[in-house]
Amino acid sequence: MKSALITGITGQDGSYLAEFLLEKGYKVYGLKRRSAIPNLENIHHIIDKVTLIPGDLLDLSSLIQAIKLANPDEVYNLAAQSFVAESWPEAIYTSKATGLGVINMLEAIRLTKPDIRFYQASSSEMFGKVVEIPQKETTPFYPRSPYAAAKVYGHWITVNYRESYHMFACSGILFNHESPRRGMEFVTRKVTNAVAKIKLGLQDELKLGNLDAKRDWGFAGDYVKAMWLMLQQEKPDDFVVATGETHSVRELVEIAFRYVGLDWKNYVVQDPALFRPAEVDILLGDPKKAKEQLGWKPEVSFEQLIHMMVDSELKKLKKTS
Ligand code: NDP
Ligand code: GDR
Repeated sequence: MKSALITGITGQDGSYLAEFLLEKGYKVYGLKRRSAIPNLENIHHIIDKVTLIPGDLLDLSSLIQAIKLANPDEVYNLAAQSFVAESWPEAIYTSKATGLGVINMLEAIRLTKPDIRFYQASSSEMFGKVVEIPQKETTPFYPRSPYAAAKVYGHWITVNYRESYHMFACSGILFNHESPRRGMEFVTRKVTNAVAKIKLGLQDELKLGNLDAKRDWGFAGDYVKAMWLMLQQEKPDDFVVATGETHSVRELVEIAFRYVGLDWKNYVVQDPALFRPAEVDILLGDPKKAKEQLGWKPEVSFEQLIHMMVDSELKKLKKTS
């Protein structure tokens, strides 16, 4: 039986990846930092099937301990301060958790079990300001936030450990991926939650920032499969994972409101406080390499994704009301 250690198991991707690996017959361990109030909502349904190990990416000794306890074949490093907007007010913390956290995990592996296969959650945010469209593995990075700058460090240190120590270390450059388990502050969840509340008469307006920003949005459940596929290859490598389509925040809003029979223009208010100090205007990924080498492709369309998220919000709200 193969075993895997997932950092960030309580987050969106960690929960889908844990489900996916359990279905594949893996023994699944999750690194879990302490929280004052329980935050196991995303893994509640599989809590008896996974083993949680206490630890924090900023605490190297806890990572070494976790590797020793789990003795995993694969490590998926998904933990990070992942909310881009928060990375300005918490720039130094973000640099540590999202950037230095990666080298902590790589060092823990190198010092204890260097033949572990390692996955690093790199991000399309690293492309930042438009240099080339669509963005692919060879497109130069131009980070536009402390988060993105930290991810660039995490990406290159992963490449460097592969080249320096011949570790099986891969980076997945994933474009935005969403689901009903997305954190509430991210725009897809914020919009679909508000649409459901407005439909049910529980909210009357939705404050948003930049409606012109464009993103290549896919479904998180599809993207965790690509992570696993990367670690099953003969050689470690880096891959862009994306749908190859881009949509504006305005389109997202239109689709979500239209789905429940409402006109977004009657509810959406633009709030200058929600604009970012430096924006990433457009992300559009080219998933050709992942398609050809991994045999991966996205299964859920943008519209299906938004509908799935609105349906989920409506269901949850109706249950609690
Ligand atoms: P989430 O924000 O949903 O989850 C982040 C996870 O990291 C949570 O489990 C959180 O724990 C944990 N975490 C944060 N800081 C630490 C720390 N110092 N030590 C241990 N655990 C910590 O992110 P997603 O699931 O959306 O994303 C997974 C990864 O992929 C992240 O690295 C993200 O930056 C990256 N990524 C995400 C994309 C997306 O569109 N979703 C696209 C590209 C990259 P807690 O519950 O305690 O807060
Ligand atoms: P992003 O996701 O920054 O792309 O990072 P987010 O959903 O936060 O923003 C997407 C775009 O929407 C615009 N926007 C708003 N965003 C939020 N959160 N709230 C608003 O009210 C709002 N109004 C407009 C933003 O300006 C932005 O252009 C996500 C995270 O998961 C990262 O961890 C990951 O690396 C990248 O995706 C790829």
